[in-house]
Amino acid sequence: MLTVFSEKHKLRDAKTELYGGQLVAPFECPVRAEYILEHLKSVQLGDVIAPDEFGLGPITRIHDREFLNFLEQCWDLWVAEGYSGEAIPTCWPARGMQLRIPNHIEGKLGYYAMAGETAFSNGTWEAARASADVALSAQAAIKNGANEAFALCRPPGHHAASDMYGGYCFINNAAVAAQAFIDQGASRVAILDVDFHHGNGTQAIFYNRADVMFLSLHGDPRDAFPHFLGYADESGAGNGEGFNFNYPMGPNTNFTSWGSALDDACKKIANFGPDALVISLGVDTFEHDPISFFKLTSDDFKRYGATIATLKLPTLFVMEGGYAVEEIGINTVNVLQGYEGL
Ligand code: OKP
Ligand code: ZN
Repeated sequence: MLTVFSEKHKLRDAKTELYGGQLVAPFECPVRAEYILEHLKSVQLGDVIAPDEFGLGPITRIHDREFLNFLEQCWDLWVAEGYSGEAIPTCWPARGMQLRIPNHIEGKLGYYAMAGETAFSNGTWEAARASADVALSAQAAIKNGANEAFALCRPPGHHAASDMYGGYCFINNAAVAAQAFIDQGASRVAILDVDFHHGNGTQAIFYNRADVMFLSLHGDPRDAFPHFLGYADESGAGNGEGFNFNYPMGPNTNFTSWGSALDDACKKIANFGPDALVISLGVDTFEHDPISFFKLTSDDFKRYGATIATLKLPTLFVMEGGYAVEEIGINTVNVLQGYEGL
């Protein structure tokens, strides 16, 4: 399987994450991508190529211009205030307040953030753009005839909505790639999100659309981030009614129940008959993940890769989360090798 990887992921190297009332070293860190790359090279998964540059065009198909301008300017505006730490929002437009975009960076951060753990740091915008290029390059490989490809994206994307960042995400790489398939002539695309966390951004982006089906297996929002989306009764709206499927699951969910949810999701995808499948691939469902509560084993990743392959669809794997860094390489590659039937 072809992998697309950009060294520019290293530019996303925040020093802080707000966690448990403290500023800690971010869980979403550069070594994640390095370990995945190292492992897929060691098993000779296939060629690894650098991405092409696609510019902002395909990104603006998904994200608001003003939001992208904010991401581009965020660090400079923050530094101009004279702050010494990284940019973390401290106030939000909560219930009953105005949804007007403030001028001041403190206000803009709150307006555009969907969560407060993610610190905006120098280089974040460049890394996020490169991550989208990685997804678009892997998508292009499939458009040009490859049956499958792995976009080793970092930073991840599935929490980012058209005008929101947070949950370690800035640009929704999977959504941008799915839209590229549509813009190149696909009638239908399915996005299957197997990251531990609900893909709130991806869901929101396609919630009113019947051409992109979104299915997500995740920790129940009553117990898990992002807490405010991902319930089972969120089924789509307008034209999109019936094209959104959530499978929230509780603490200690193992492969028996997780695998049943996957089987159900695969049936829905098969009935939908998409031209392409995008997998938001997070391996934070792993039993030893430090911030999640599912109990998948390393072998389970191989098993479910094989299940995804039974759909026999052109499949784009887009990297999302996974924070047990020692095992992130094996778990990720197990999905890809399981898909390849190894
Ligand atoms: C990003 B991705 C845990 C707090 C969780 C943010 C998690 C973002 C996950 N106590 N904070 O979906 O892997
Ligand atoms: Zn996650």
